Amino acid sequence: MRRVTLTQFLVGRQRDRNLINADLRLLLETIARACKGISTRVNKGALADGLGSAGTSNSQGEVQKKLDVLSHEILLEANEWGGNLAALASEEMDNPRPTPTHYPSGEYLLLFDPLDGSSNIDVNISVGTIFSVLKKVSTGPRGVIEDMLQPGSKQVAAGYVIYGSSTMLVYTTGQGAHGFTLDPMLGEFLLSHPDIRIPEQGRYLSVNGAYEQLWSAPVQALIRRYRGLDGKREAMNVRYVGSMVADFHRNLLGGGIFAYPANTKSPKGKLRLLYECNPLAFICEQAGGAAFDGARNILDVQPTELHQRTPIYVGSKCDVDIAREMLGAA
Ligand code: FDP
Repeated sequence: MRRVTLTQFLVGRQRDRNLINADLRLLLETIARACKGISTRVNKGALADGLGSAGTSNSQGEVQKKLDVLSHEILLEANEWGGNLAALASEEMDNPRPTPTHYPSGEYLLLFDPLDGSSNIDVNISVGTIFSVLKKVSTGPRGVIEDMLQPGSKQVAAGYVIYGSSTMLVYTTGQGAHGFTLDPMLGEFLLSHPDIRIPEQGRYLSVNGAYEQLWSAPVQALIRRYRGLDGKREAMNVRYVGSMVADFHRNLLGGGIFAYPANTKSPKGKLRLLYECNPLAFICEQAGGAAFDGARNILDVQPTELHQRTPIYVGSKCDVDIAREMLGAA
């Protein structure tokens, strides 16, 4: 069977229904190309001298792995010259970076986590890249922080690439979520999962149970509910990789919920709103699922800082609704 490449799929959407414009298409293609480069480095593992710590920390005090830094640079270099972006921001940067003045400025902003789950890199477990695209709202020539601080409902595109047993890209521009698998022989992403739909109710619960003592009583009761321990529902299967992209991807295809609640050590949760939770929430909603922060829909949260953290419950709609009900958000 002849499969549709990512480029063909995007061109089709641009041509037939004008669902994306040329600048956004270029942006998605450039991200995909950069991620092929990251995939190659991740796949080479120990052979590419990319494992281990870079000996540096990011602005949030987290130790950077060599591949974190490399992936950040690959994405930055690939994207800053195209003329379609006004600014970029990444988990590995203190502040947003306006595109260099010797290149034209565009109407989009790219926010990304270059290598999510990087504590898993050294032990050959799936990691990923997550990205979010917003439209510039400020009036100056280049993008500024105000442009980045928009709620997730304003995203015009979002996606992730998972570097797993195969490399896959999943993206949305607000007309469904579509998955492509990298054919390493062709070097192309090929359409493998058109119009992904997450099951209404899921099988899998992904949560780090080691924090149980640190959760609030309602969160403890919620997780007990998912595990079937209060006798009110069938127990879900607990599966926790510890790479958000991998856990999210499994649950997107198989149904379930990924939860990273606030705890007494991380009172605001651990995961970043702008470039981790918002893009995955957008994809999940487009696939028929939901995402919630314990009080509101993730996509409705008004951000106040670039590296803002948030608790998250994301996945199958019925399972997220249980969180809404039990955490008293009604
Ligand atoms: P990591 O620190 O390895 O980058 O984004 C942060 C993240 O991984 C997620 O991918 C993952 O779900 C989570 O942290 C794991 O955190 P815990 O070890 O606290 O469970």
